[in-house]
Amino acid sequence: MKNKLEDLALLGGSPAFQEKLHVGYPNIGDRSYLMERMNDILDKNWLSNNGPYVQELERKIAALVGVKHCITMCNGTVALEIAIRAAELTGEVIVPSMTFIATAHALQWQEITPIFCDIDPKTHNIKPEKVEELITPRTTGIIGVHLWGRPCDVEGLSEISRRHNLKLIFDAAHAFHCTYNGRMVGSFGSAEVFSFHATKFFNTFEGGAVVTNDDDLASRVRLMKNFGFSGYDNVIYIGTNGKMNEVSAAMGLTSLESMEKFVDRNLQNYRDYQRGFSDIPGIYLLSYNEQEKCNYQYIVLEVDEEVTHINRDDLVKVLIKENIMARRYFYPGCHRMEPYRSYFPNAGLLLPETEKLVGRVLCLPTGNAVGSDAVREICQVIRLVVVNARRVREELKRYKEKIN
Ligand code: T4K
Repeated sequence: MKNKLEDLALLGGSPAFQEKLHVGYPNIGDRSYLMERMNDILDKNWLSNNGPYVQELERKIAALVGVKHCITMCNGTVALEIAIRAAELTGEVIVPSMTFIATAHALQWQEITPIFCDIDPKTHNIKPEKVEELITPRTTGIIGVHLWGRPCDVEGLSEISRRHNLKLIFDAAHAFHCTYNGRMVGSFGSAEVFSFHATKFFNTFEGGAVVTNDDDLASRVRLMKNFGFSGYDNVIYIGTNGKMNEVSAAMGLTSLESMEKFVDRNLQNYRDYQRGFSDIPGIYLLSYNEQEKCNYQYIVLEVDEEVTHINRDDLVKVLIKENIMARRYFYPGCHRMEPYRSYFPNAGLLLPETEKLVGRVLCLPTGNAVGSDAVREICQVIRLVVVNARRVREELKRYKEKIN
């Protein structure tokens, strides 16, 4: 454990971790079950196109979430694109800017304009009152994002969408196996979309799903993910290729079997981080409501530079030197990335809370590969940096001059 400043890699000490410790390091279940399923796939010669493992995974996810339909996809982004198209969104759709770029791109890809909305700084989620201010005659829908797996204000958004006759979809990429008021995320709005990417706590290598209770929407989504085919030789709709393959589904079934273990590990890590940061001034760990189900996949810190005297970006630089590969999700905000920053150069004026938050937030490693000792070491590095902020800043300045 590092105890003095000279132990920091920046000042010539060795890195806290020999191997890089990543945010998003994949959780892998029992590989013997995965291998059994892989052999079975090869034996059956059925590799994709609604195979038996995909069907089993869809049944299991629908039952877990408590919805009528789960339609798996090749990834979360295509799942979002298809959900948006199946819900017949057009014109303008209101979304938070504090999200992964895929939320905005899934709209723009279909020439629908994402209108960026500000967030509640306490929850980091889209703020319903601000949504209402952005509605125009061209608005057809709202996409709420359950950022970090903490559900957004579903009731507030549902009420606005009802009153203005707008469609409501949720980007639930982070929120598989999470609840809102005791009910599983996945059953709200017209449809919700999960990502099962390698970096998610539950993964299918790449993958995603649209879940919904709407029969018509579900059948459109099913058609669209398979080129619009309705039986052999009969295309009745415009579609694309959004299908999940059998290997991904086998990984999904294997991940499902270990899911509770993944959550337990994440929860333990979250509690260890809570303890580790409880006495570091200016470092705030995002909290989860332990009354709700949650996957605890994101360990999110806010750095208050006025208290710590070191800013988020410099802290990330020090962590990376220690092989702690912290990430600045979702800096700089979708509105400050192309093509949106060219389309709406002044969008930031309406997004003061987002602009503030994207400069303060960082994510730390968690998951199966991270244990209590690693969490203690990470907290200790951050404590050393904050306690010695002035000297660390000078060292960083020298370091930056050297490498430039
Ligand atoms: N909506 C939201 C709110 C989302 O957050 C996302 C995806 C989507 C929609 C779209 O869903 P997908 O189409 O992706 O299913 C990563 C993920 O690629 C992305 O899925 C995720 N959100 C986003 C938050 O994180 P990057 O650009 O940060 O990926 P990358 O390559 O830098 O990897 C992240 C970290 O994970 C690295 O530190 C390394 C580690 N890693 C990654 C992979 C792939 C591993 O250790 N092993 C691995 O196999 O986007």
